[in-house]
Amino acid sequence: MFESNEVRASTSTKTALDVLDPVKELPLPPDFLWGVATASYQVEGGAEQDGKGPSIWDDFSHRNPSVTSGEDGDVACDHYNRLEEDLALLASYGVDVYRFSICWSRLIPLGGRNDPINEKGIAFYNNLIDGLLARGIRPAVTLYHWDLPLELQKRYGGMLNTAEFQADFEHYARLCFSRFGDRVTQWITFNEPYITALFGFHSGILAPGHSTKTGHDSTTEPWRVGHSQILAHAAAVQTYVTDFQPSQKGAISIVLNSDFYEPYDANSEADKEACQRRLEFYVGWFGDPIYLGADYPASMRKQLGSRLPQFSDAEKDLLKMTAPHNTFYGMNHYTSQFARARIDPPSEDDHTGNVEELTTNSEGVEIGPLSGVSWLRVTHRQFRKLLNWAWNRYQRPIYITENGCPCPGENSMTLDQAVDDQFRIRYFGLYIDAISQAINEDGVKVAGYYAWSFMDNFEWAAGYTIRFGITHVDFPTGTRTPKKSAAYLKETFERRRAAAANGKVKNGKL
Ligand code: GBH
Repeated sequence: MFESNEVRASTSTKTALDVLDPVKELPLPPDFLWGVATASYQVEGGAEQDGKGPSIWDDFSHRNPSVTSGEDGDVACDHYNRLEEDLALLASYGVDVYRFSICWSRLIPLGGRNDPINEKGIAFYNNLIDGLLARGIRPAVTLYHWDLPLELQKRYGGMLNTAEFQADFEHYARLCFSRFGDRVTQWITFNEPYITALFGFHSGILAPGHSTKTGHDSTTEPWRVGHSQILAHAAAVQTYVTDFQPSQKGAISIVLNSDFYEPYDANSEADKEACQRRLEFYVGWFGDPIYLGADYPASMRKQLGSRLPQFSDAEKDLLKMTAPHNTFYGMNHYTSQFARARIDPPSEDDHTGNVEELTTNSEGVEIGPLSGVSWLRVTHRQFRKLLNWAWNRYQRPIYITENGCPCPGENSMTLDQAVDDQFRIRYFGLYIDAISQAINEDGVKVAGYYAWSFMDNFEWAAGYTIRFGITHVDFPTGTRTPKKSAAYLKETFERRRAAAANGKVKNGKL
């Protein structure tokens, strides 16, 4: 669970660092973009300010404080009230891009297509976007990072009602394109639809907290919720392409996250197939309909039968029509695991493709060194493989829209210790090396990298105990202090891009 997963430093940082590979500082193309990312509920605060309506996260964190470590996002980083300070900080970091998400219930407090619009909410994002552009920073905007207007969950079950949700999301997206689209060149509809479906409607760890324990059917709800996000995404893409893109000229797509999977037993055909199946259940679920205009992967149809919704003829046409307009692949990636084929037939509750996920293989080798959170190990070699997998299957330039880690023991450190984040620096360095190798040695197109996160923030069910920021936030006072990784990112991207410009990379090869 998110909340019980903090890894305290049992060894000194030096020992934790010793187990990591050295960074090679491999070059990147001169036009490679880098930036940092956040999400509205995790940083904004201002939960009831200026007419904002409640989201399912306001409700979930207040109703289930035990699930969120007794914390909520009422204040978070207070980014809503510290906008100027945060803009100045972003500028000082030298980022090319800032990826943030819009809180739907700030713009439309009740969320629906016939509900009133809140101009003060619009004004906040206008100030943010204008402030970025004035500093030469490009906004990359996520429309949905998990904070559905609460009223839509109550009114018709939110994403469980595909037709209503699709229509309301399309209307909300249209509002964003019309008000902000003259200045936004990269749109992301949904952040990690897999996590929304499985953690919101299966384990119940994230809002709205559905699981069998709360009396819901976790054998069907996640697949319905996935279906709704795919169709709402496609409707938003169609709207953008038809009514806005001709004049606004931006790009639109979605962000899919996943681990990469290595076979538990490298000699087992069944385990190798399990890896592929696991990736199809994780990524292909959304990627095949959205990027290929195809049906769900055959492995999913086979296992899930009638529990996996069908696309109508009109929906198939919509997917086929919009697929080519998803011109980039947004990838959130943190870590990897081993996959072992289960011998027993899949349970109705299974969402993995009947695969057991492990951190150690059949020879007792760990997939990678542990970071400051139990689910995240440093697995840069597998990152390179995932880049190849996504490129081969979907053939879209990839933007890494999130990547990062907490340092071991970080939350228990003094400020001086926390800002000296050598473990994070090494993690970034290794993962950026993997991107360079994928580009220059494997021929994969990777166009940008956004570190998660701009600052320590509300880490969902883990509350404030897990810190992913390149900026330290002292939550009681809101004080921001740059960590060393912030300077490292600026310098490493400058060095790596200059190496290419200076001719150290010829014909795309090292
Ligand atoms: C991203 O999700 C989110 O987009 C971002 O908001 C978040 O802050 C960031 O990751 C860091 O967590 O505790 O064993 O149940 C990444 C996908 C899915 C990774 C849930 C952690 C919890 C595993 N996340 N998973 S566990």
